[in-house]
Amino acid sequence: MELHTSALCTLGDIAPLIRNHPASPPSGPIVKPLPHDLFIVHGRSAEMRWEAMRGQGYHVPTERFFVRNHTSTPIIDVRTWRLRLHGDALRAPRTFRYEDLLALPATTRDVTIECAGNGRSLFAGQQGTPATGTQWRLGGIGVARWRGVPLSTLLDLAGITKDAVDVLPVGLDQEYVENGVNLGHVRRPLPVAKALDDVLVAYEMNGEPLPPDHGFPARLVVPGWVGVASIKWLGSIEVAARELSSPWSTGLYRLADRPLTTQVVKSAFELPWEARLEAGRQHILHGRSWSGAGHIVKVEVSVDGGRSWQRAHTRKRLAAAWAPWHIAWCPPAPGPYTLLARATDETGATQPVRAEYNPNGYLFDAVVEHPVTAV
Ligand SMILES: Nc1nc2c(c(=O)[nH]1)N[C@H]1C(S)=C(S)[C@@H](COP(=O)(O)O)O[C@H]1N2
Ligand SMILES: [Mo]
Repeated sequence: MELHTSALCTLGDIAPLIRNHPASPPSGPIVKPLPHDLFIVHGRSAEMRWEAMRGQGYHVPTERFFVRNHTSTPIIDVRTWRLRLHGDALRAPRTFRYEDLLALPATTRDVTIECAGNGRSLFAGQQGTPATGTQWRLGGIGVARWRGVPLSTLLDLAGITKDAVDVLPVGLDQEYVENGVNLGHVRRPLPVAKALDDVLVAYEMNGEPLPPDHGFPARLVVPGWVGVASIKWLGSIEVAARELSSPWSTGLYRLADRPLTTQVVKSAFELPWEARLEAGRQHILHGRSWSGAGHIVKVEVSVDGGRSWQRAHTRKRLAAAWAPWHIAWCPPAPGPYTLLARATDETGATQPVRAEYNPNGYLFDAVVEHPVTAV
């Protein structure tokens, strides 16, 4: 942390520090190295450190992308791997090999994947109402350039019928046992309208084949929706003429009355938590904002605990996934400050002062009180 703090003022110095990180010990459920300066590890999952995004480009480099695993990353042999489409709303079952996917017309898209529980620790830390589950800070999110076949192409090839209602993608990772109950393979139904709209069966991430941790050989990428919809290590997809369900739609990833669908509006500073900044000197504060419902149209920052707000600078062209922004700030005197960032998306949705509590701590959308100290 100290290293990052001192590197803050001299942009550019941070990159070599991060690239030359020491070799990490094997990390168990996740294959890729999880160096301490890039990740915060939470059991089988790992979140990205926001301060490490400073100076990075639009996409999160694959080796820095957060990982959320229910069990462990499986190593799948692509020669024997198959994706099987079946169900009563297809004319006939159909199986695709890896080469079949690669041979089909491909689409490339910048898409955000964010865990529905991202920011969950703030229910305790900021609102005093702890929620159960992985205590993510704000790093359970990433934007990558995904390339693959539109799910609609595969559904059309398999002859999806007019009476299709839901599709159920199933992962090939181990069955997930929670509190002694085997919930089976990770799977979650998608309504057919979404499945036919903008969902990808992705085999590439940032221009390379998917790495094991992110779903090799193929995963779903479901734009705007809670991360759990983007099933990794795809093995099969059921297409049914009735509503389908799974524990990931009936119990987990659900609010009282409905399964979670789109993600909410959030913002993060590319600063360490409790960053130390030199007083009496101008700093350019950088951050990013995003929403599952559409483009970000406005970002405001407050450096006085919300008494006054200033527009942050964003790019002129609206970004497809998250919106990078920056704003100048000169801390007038040494002491503690709270930095706030509040974004608004194209639907008019913005970030409230308080996120609505739910026991599993999903969709924390409140303006985050980011503590810094001017020294
Ligand atoms: N098969 C399978 N797919 C999965 C998961 C999983 O554990 N198994 N985790 C889901 C959750 S909860 C999230 S937030 C995203 C995370 O994607 P990432 O690990 O590539 O960042 O994958 C989703 N897809
Ligand atoms: Mo998630």
